[in-house]
Amino acid sequence: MKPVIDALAVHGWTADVDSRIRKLAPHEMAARVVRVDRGACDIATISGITRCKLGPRDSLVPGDWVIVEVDPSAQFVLTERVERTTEIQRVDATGTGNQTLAVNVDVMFALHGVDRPHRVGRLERLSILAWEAGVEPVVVITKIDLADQGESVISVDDAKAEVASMLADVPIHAVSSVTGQGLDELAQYLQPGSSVALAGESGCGKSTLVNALVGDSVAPTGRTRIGDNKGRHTTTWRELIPLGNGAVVVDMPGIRTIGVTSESAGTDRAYEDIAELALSCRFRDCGHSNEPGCAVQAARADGTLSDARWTSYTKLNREHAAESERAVERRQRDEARELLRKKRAEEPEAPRR
Ligand SMILES: Nc1nc2c(ncn2[C@@H]2O[C@H](COP(=O)(O)OP(=O)(O)OP(=O)(O)O)[C@@H](O)[C@H]2O)c(=O)[nH]1
Ligand SMILES: [Zn+2]
Repeated sequence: MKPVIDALAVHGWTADVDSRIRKLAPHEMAARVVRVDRGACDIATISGITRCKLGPRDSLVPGDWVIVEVDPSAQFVLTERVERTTEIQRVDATGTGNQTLAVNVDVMFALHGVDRPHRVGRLERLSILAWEAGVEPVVVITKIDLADQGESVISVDDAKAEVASMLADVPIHAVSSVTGQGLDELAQYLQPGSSVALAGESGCGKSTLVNALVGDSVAPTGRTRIGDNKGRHTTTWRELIPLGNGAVVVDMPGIRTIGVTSESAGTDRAYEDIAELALSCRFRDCGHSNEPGCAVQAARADGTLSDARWTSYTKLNREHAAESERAVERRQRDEARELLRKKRAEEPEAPRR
């Protein structure tokens, strides 16, 4: 018999979450955000899913833990957001700062279907965003039943090998949500209390995988999309879905570009081998271009370090540097604005006539 667990436990409540939430007043409740819309969100409380009002400045994403209270009109309102354990962020394409993609997750599944040209660069970048956030990336190659039928663009072994050549120590699993093959390998990440973010291009099979894991149709597949004003398409559905055993999966919004932030810890994690090599360069400040005694260039020459990885590494570092500069500019601009605002507030009002 399955143990009966309450609505909050179904949504990932653990002793650790409990310990991070302050003592609640009698009229307050702990809850988890499962879906966010403009001005309101859906939250899971101990007694089920309910609607909660949001102010214009409240920024929540599915996966957030919150404290809510009931106002005099019997509506739930947000009191505070519980500090996040993890926050996966990217730089959004417009360059206006970081966009939060998923919070309070332990693991990120980066999905890719064998029915599409393999783009390992995307999987690498997703893994870097995860590492940067302290989240464990796991590559999930989907739709492997198509490969058995000769309907894939790449064999499963080749897809695995390609990923492994770029991401040496990321676990790789190959699954079919149609036949169920390989799904049991994912169970280790989906234990009670764990929260897993799902990332991947539109059509990579996220919804179908969720349905297969739940064993029921909870996520709409081939979702309808509404074009935004730039003529692009955005998915309007974005949710946290309980698998029933206390594990949840959180859909990450579909993203076109995976811009890395100013923080480079994720890239350092992906390229520990280069950092290791650099220790053997003759000069401590070696730029690894044409300095004598450069161990990195030596590794490139003897093939230990592939061109693909070196190219990706240098590109990522250029992006981190450029984003650091932009972050400084943004900070200076914000400070200047704040100063101006203060000055205006202090100025005596213009004399009336
Ligand atoms: N043969 C096969 N087809 C699959 C599998 N998983 C998904 N598909 C198909 O791939 C298409 C896209 O799957 P979805 O699950 O809707 O993809 P998604 O990633 O949720 O896409 P968005 O809703 O755009 O985010 C659908 O036609 C699915 O039926 C699989 O394991 N095998
Ligand atoms: Zn060097």
